[in-house]
Amino acid sequence: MATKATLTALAKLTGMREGVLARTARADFADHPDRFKTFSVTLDDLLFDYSKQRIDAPVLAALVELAKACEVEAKREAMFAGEKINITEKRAVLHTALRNFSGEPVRVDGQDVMPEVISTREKMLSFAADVREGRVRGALGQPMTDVINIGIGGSDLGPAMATRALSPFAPPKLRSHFVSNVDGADIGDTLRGLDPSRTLFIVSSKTFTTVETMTNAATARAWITQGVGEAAVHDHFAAVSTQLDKVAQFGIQPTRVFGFWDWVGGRYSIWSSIGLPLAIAIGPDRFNEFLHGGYEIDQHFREAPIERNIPILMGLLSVWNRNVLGHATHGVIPYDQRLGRFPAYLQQLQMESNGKHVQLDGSPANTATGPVVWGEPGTNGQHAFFQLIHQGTEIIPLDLLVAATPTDADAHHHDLLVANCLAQGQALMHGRTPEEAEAITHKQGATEAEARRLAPHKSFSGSRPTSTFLYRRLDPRMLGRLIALYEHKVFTEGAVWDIDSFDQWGVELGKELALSLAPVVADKAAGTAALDASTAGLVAHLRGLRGAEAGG
Ligand code: G6Q
Repeated sequence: MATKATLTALAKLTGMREGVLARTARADFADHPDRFKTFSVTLDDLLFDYSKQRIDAPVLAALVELAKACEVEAKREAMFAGEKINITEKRAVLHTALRNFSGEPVRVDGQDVMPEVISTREKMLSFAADVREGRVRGALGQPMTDVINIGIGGSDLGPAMATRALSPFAPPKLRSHFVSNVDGADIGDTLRGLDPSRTLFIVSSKTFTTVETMTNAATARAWITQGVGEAAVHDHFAAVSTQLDKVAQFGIQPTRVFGFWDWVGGRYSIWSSIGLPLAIAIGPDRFNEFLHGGYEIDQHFREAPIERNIPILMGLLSVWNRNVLGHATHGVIPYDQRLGRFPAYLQQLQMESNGKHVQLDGSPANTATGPVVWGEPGTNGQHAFFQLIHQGTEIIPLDLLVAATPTDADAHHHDLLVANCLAQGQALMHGRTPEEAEAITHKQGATEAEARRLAPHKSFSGSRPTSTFLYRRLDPRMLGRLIALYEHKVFTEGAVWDIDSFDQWGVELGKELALSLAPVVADKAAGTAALDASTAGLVAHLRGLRGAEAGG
C-alpha cells in the first residue's frame, strides 16, 4: 500500500501542476538558456534529452523526493538480489542475471544461478553458430535457409522486433520468420514458397501449453512430415521452454532444446534462450554485444544518482505525465524503419507490466497506473496521426528515438530522417501562436481578413512534451541498451504505483473463455444455453453465416 510519504510526495507534485501549466514551454526555454543542459543526461554515446517535458527544477526535485519516498532504490536492489518481488506468482525477477557480466553470483533460494545461465547460453549460442554456418542440416542433408520462430507474446515480440531491428547484421542467405497468430493465415502465408528440406522451426514457449503456439507447431510438424517425412521432425525442430518434459513429448531431440527459468518473465525473456532466433540472425558475438548493452544499463540503473539516472527519470516523468498532468497515452516514435516493431514490443512490456488495478496488498490503486502505449516509426506517422498530436484536444507525450548515423542506409536519407525527428520535437514544444499564423498567411499572399479567419486553424498551442533519445548508431549493443532502459523505466513506475509489474493475470481470463468457446464454435450442434445473450446471439449468427456459405 502506498505509504504516507508517497502520498505526500504525490500531493506536493499535484500542487505544482498549475504553476507549470501557466507558463509555455517556449517561455521556459527563453527564461532558462541552460535548460537543455539541466534536463538531459549523456551516457557515453546515448543522450536522453527531456528538456521539452513540462517540468522545472522544483518539479524535478519533487520527483526525486517521490522516488525516495517510494524507496525505488531499495526495491531495485531487492530485484537484483533475487528476492521474490513478483509476489502473486512467488517468483524472483532476474532477467538481469541473463546479462550479468560482473562475475558475481546471483542467488535464487540460496543457489547461484549464474553457472546454469552461462552454460545454457553457451549451448544456445553454439547451436546458433551451427545453424548460421550450415552445420545444422535438414533430413536431406541441406543447410537451413529459413528459420521460423513459432511463439506468441513474450516468446515472439522480443526476437521478432530485435531480428528486424538488427537485420543489417544478418547473413542475406538465412531468412528469419516469425509466426505467432492462431489465425491460420499467419503460418499459411509464411510457409508458402518455402522448402521444407531447408526450413528449421523453433518452437518457443515458456509453458509449452499456449494454444496458439501448440496449434502452429502441430501445423508445422504436419508440413515437415508431408514434405520430408515423419523421421525429419528430428532434424527440423528446436525448442525453447522451461517445460523440458513437455518438449520431449513433442519429439524434439534433447540437444536442440534450450531452457530458461521461471524467474524470467515472458516479456523480459529476449535475453534468454528465447533470443535464439536473434542469435542465429546476428551470430553469437553480436548477441553477446546485445547482452552487454543491457548490462551497461543495469550498471547505470544501479549506480547513477536519481537525478542522472536515465531509466528512473523516464519512469518519474511518466508518473508526472500520467498522474499529475493526466495524460492517458504515451507514444513511442522511432525514427528508424527497422525499429518498426519496437512500439509493439514496448506496448507489451509496459501495458502488461503496469496495466494493474490493485496495489501489492490487493487494495485498489490510489492513482492511475500504466498509460496506453502505442506508436509507429517516423517519418510515416507524421503523415498520419501526428495531426492529433499537434492540434488535437489530447496531449500525448512522445518518446522520439533516432541514431546519429545510419546502419547500412543512405546518408542523405538519414540527414532528412534526423531533421524530421528534431523538427517534430521542436514544433510540438514551440508551437505557433494565432498572431504568428496570421502574419505568415498574410505574407504568403492572403488578405488580412482571410489570414485572420485562418489563424485559429493554422495555430499550434505548443508546450506538448517530448523526450528525445539520440544515439550514435543502432547496433546490437545499442538495442540492448534501449530495451533495458525501458525495462527499468517500467520497474520505476511500478515501484511508485506499488503494483506487481511482473504478473499478468489480465491475459488469463480471455484464454480460459476461448478454450471453453472453441468447441461451441467448431461444432454447430453444441449447446449455447449457458452463454450470455450476446455471445449466444453471435454464435447463432455465425452458424447462420456458415450455413448460408455451405448452402450457397
Ligand atoms: C509475457 C506474457 C505472455 C507470454 C505468452 C506466451 O510476459 O506472459 O505474453 O509470453 O502468453 O507464453 P508461453 O511462452 O508460455 O507460450
